[in-house]
Amino acid sequence: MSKGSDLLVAALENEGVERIFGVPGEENLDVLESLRSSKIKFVVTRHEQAAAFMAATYGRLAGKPGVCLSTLGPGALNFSTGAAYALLGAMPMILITGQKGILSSKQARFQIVDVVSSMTPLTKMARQIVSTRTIPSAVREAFRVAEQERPGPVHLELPEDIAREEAPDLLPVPRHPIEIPIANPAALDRAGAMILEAKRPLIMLGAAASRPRLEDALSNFVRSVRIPFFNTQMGKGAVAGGSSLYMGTAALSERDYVHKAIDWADLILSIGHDTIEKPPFIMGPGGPNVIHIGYLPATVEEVFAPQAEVVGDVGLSLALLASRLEGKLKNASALLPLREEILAHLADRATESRFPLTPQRIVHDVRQVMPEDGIVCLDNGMYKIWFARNYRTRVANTLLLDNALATMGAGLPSAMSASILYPGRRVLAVCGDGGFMMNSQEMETAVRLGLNLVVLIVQDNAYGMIRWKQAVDKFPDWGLTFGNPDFVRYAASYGAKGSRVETADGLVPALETAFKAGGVYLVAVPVDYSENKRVLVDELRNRVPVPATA
Ligand SMILES: Cc1ncc(C[n+]2csc(CCOP(=O)(O)OP(=O)(O)O)c2C)c(N)n1
Ligand SMILES: [Mg+2]
Repeated sequence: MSKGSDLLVAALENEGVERIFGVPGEENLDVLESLRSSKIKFVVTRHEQAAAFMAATYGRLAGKPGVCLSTLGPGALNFSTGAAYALLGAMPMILITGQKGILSSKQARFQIVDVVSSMTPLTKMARQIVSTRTIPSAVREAFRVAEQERPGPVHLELPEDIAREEAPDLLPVPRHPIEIPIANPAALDRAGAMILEAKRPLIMLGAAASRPRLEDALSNFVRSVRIPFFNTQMGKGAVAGGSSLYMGTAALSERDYVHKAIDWADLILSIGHDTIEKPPFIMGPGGPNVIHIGYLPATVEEVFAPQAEVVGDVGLSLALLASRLEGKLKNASALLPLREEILAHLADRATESRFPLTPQRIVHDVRQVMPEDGIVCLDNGMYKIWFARNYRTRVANTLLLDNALATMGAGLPSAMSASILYPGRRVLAVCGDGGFMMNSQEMETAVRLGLNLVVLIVQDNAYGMIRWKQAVDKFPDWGLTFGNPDFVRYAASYGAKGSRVETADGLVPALETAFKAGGVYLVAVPVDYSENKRVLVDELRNRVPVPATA
């Protein structure tokens, strides 16, 4: 005879779950016991938020839901930011939380919070399991909803008495492949005609272009039509082998160098743009027309309202569009002459020997030590804009950043997930001294798991991005600086290794040493953030008004 938690774990195994990240409470002890004898590994973390970030990133990279587990009330509430991260970032994830018994109430209202209600606006679906009979179908439905475009988080609450209750031997609901519907030929014809008529076409790759399943189709399309492309922050790295057509990344919303091409374009073929991202450009009268190619229809915003749409499986849409365009495109490369000028600006100060290092130099040096398939996972801070603008990627999903919830604290946990999934690749977390300290306790988890991982801390002893914005808005410098631990000794106290960059030329060797050493290695690098104002405000002023804060 099995019990509710056995049915849950059998259903998770049926979904192919390999790992669950989390912090259990007494309400999950039956689930934990059922996991003990299952094929699923349980990764205990030091904070539920980190577990949720890890599960979300697992989903983002693997293309199938990551799973995390917490107790009721306090633990479940610690999942909130992770749920929002996955919801805004379209990352498939299942959050399982415990609850006091629902059939009787032995502890009155102790620790009881309406978790399902708190999760409802943060997930695609949130539900309480009220009977063992419904466990197999609830789990199958949760995975279906989490995986289906647009992917995202689903919450299941399993009360402890349902988990413990004797249950009939129900089989899990089998999975079957579900194909995404194909775009209507009329939409493809219309889009094809618009592209053929365009004088200065440009491709934009958005967040959904980074879905793991799309890499080949997207690369084939760009290589076949040879229209130059730029990407949004979260669309970075989606095209392999098309680097001669790369025009830049829209890290700001307007008037950066890449916006010269955007402003000149008369048609933008927007592939997988998700308006959850900070706008890569602002649509308005006189600007380029936009064709939206997506899994789902475009959302209409004040700053984004496409003139045509191709809705359906994006990979197939691109193949079908390419067959309508092949050999007929006369103006494909019209904007290509702008490329050199745009990219040249990005190389500015990339090798300067100033100490502390310029952000450009940090991006440049990181690129030197990362192989093409190396994965850089960013936390959220000022350096994110520099990495988005200046870091070149050639392999899909090799620069993971969050331009959706843009939360601090996800850099280290997301890098840990990348390292678990790709143990053979170099994985680097890049964090500010603010964001790193929001989840630095997971250094212990990383060391315990024996991960190979380097953490680069960009140190300015401040919440630099907000300090920058404060200066840009002409407020006095106030309230945004702090002290830091000695990061080298901090790393050592976890049983990790650490070093501090002391010279302008010290970053590359420090990172090389760290990667060669293996294990968890922390490298602290002091940054000179005066470049934020000099480049992103003063230099671009002629081209840009002040960009919005992430
Ligand atoms: C959880 C969370 N809190 C606050 C913010 C607002 N915020 C955005 S960037 C930033 C400063 C980041 O500081 P740090 O990590 O040191 O990076 P830096 O900008 O200094 O390089 C803050 C407070 C946020 N995005 N997420
Ligand atoms: Mg900082």
